[in-house]
Amino acid sequence: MPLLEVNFDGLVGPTHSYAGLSYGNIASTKSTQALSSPKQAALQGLAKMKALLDMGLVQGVLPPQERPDVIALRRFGFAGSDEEVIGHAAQHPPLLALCSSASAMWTANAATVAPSLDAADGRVHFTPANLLAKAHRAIEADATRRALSAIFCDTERFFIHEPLPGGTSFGDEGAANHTRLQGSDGGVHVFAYGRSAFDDGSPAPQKFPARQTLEASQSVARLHALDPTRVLFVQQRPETIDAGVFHNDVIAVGHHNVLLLHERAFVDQSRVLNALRVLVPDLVAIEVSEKDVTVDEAVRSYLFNSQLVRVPNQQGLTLVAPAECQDIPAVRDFLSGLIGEGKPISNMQAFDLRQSMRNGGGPACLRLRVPLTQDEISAVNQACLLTEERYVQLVNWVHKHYREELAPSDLADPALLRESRQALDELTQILHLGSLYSFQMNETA
Ligand code: SUG
Repeated sequence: MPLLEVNFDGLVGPTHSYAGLSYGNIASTKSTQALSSPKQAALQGLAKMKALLDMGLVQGVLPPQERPDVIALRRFGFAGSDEEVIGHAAQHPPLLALCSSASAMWTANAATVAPSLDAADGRVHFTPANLLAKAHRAIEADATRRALSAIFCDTERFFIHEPLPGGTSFGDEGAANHTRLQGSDGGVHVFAYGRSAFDDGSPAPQKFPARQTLEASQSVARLHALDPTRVLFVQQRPETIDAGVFHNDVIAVGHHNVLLLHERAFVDQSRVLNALRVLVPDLVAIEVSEKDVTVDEAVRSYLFNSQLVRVPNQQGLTLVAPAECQDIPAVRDFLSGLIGEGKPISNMQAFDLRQSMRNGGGPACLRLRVPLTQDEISAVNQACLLTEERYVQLVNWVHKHYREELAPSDLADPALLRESRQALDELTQILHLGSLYSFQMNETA
């Protein structure tokens, strides 16, 4: 059964803000305390989803998480009614900000996925990322598991694992550090990691944290019942992490047999590419040199955070790029040579995702790739697949509930909590998700 890659994009939540929560992610640090526009952010994300739908691709939607996360705030010791919890937490802005982040929008970090074709038990496997490297992201994992279970609810076809345990030393960042390529005999899985969970003496970044651990990647490969001979574990270059490449999808993107990457992506890169060529004999590796595009330009433009998609009836792949790629001359020049008829990448579309980009999230961060057979697509919660009609519904929903502007101090506004809950409550009806959120289940910690 042929596989179709379905992109599940994260809908941006109503509390989208710039809190400077991600040390090592240069855009996040630079944007600290800036005014955000949750409405523009959500509309920009939806416009990208709609464009991919219009290209003829199957496009899915993942819901935002409940923020502010009152249950997490209670765990931090704030008590009283939900409004009082927000009021007390407002005296501790960093805690309130971390429990209010809309970071679940970057669904490339929601989970790692293996298609049924590659798993020994013939099911599609999902392991929600534990995201232990960052406190504001670690609180996503359980709710992610719940959302995935509500969308991929057919347990005969889909297996949603628990997020990995192991404390902060066992970080797993999900699909942002994983690429599936198509080899001659099925999928080949490339897991990129920044460091070992155990101090094994291998080189590590000096400045910024390495979020993904080798042992977490190895655990995911085991859980997904992958053939060990078709899996590669490759180390991200520590200097490149120190230059702001906090996830591997900031420096490499692959689809089918095409891999677009910077020459400084991996440790011992020529060995990595040789190993890949054995598993993917028709591999097209497009290695971008530092001379053409520096790592710094790659981080500023998010060139490698583009999506590579196969549009029906088109010969080459299409690059779904951030608009910033056109603003940086070296990147623009590189792209004009890269793309063209008869080349592996024949088309490009650029998107204004600036609201997300200012927090370090480009086109590829906003989507979780789920390769599915036609039969599996039919088993997905159909209301979470975008149609023309659902797109209009979601745009109207954003206009109705989202603020045009949000200052960091607005996170303390109890009205924001009420507005967000009202929005999410309505969203569960649009996406047929049932009672997904704890406020809908009257849960308190
Ligand atoms: O984890 N930014 C996210 C960006 C995630 C990008 N995802 C991928 N590369 N796949 C992060 O660093 C910033 C939030 C803030 O600072 O308010 C943030 O979480």
